[in-house]
Amino acid sequence: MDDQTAEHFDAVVVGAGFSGLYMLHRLRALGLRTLVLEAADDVGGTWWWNRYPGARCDIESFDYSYSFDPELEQDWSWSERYATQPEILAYVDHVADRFDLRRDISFRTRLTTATWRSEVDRWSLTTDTARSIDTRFLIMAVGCLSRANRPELDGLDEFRGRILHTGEWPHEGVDVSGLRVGVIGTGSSGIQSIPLLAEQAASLTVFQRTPAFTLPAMNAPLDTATIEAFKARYREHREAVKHSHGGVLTSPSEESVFAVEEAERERRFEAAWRSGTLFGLLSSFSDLMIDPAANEIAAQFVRDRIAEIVHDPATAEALSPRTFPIGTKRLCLDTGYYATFNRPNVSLVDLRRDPIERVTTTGIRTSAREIELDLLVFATGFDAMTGALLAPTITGRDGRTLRDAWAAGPRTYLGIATAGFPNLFTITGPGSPSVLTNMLVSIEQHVDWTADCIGELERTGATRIEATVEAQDGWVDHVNEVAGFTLYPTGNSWYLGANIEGKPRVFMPYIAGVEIFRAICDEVAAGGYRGFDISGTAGVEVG
Ligand code: NA7
Repeated sequence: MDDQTAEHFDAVVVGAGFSGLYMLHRLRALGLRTLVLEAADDVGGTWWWNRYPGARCDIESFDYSYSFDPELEQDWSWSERYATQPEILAYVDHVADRFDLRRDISFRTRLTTATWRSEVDRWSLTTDTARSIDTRFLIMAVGCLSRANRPELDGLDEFRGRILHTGEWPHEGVDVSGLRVGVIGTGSSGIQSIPLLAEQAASLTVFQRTPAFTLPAMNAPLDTATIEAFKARYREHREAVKHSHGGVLTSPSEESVFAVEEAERERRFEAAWRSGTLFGLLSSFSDLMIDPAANEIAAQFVRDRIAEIVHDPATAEALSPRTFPIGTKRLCLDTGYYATFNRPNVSLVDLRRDPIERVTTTGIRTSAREIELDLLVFATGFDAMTGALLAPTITGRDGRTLRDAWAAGPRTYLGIATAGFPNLFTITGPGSPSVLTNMLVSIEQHVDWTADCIGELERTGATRIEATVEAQDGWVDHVNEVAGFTLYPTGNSWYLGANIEGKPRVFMPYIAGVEIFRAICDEVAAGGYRGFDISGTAGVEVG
């Protein structure tokens, strides 16, 4: 690489979603010359892309927001308990304006390669816009669910109707009125969009491979009194959340489900069902995510609700998950999902009984029937947690690529660093709590830790930090060991990479939770960055 032609930065951040924006804010405050690369036209990350009807957060708005600036949280008011995608995007927009972030973001620019140069302790980057960039630090803030998974179905190219993915929904919106719509996939995106598509479409056919467990969101507008009362104790709340398990406040029971009478179980599950939260049901008893028999009791409670809501018993049964413990695949929150299947214009195809044979010019042929469609929606999720990190070719020390280093599954130290890849930070990377928690809390924790670390390196004149193989091996073993105490690895989930054909099966998130993880990360830093090799001196000449 000819360094003379490259643009020089202290830090490059990839991604302008919640993590990239906060990272930029922190690095700027350290006085680092920072550039953000963003593939989209504007800020927002996942909330810029996922514009399908019904897209909404399933963490409460008060919690799904930045905590780093007390004035920001006082100035902004959410309108609903669970914010819609447009409102979250408006919030991100407000943050970008408020902190004047856009001036350091290069939009419509994708990182294509990153190559470590040991001789100068710097990364050389190239982009799809032919930019050549040289930087000391590379921070991947690419999100955990940002690389769309589009299954390859026979005949897809021949389909004459329109094909969309929920994660790449057109910005101008899509009028589905009068259309025959098919949706493949029943994870959160399918479950949120199906009720709204059903209201407009002439007909809606849902192609379901695995039914998901979903709980009612009980969403509602927030009134001024609620907002004011919350804001009055926002600081205390944020502090408590920082030291919570999941990045939201819950009151997990310490009692086994077998320690109480059936009526008491029902009462607690019913209260959790009505609470409209993602974490309530599985916190109702201490053993639901540990003991398969305990878990089955909670699972059956939800199946009983499905049977109550859905009129046709065969459809209710097809919608009832029976192949994995509840909670081991991502729980969903919905508004009217199960009741949608009572509509005359909605039908369910259970792909386990009636698989897709091929896409035709006019629709989908399954083993049993031909379904004519005008619009085919893929709600088929993402190459989660590693997909976007492995999309560019990142070549570390000794010429080894990250794809090679992670060929048998991702290996990191604290989810943030990978041996062989100095000065590379992966925000909410595999091996950190990330997707099992409120992402905003985990993002702020990882960004703060990274910024403090870089600040310390700058202060001491060090030019290079790299996780040791020993520390990484120890961390990977620990993450697996903790997961092994729970039922989580037994579900065929995207947490494990099981939704992508050929992807190595490794349980990727760290289950122990935000509080424990924060304490470990803080101890590592306080111990002089234990498990990292730090070297170099200030003033290394570049080029
Ligand atoms: P998810 O949760 O990964 O859901 C994807 C759905 O698509 C799920 O039901 C999959 O079934 C289904 N799928 C995937 N590939 C296929 C093929 N080839 N054929 C049929 N069905 C398929 O993604 P979402 O976008 O809904 O949600 C992602 C996260 O965003 C969510 O968890 C929240 O954190 C927010 P499977 O279960 O794999 O059998």
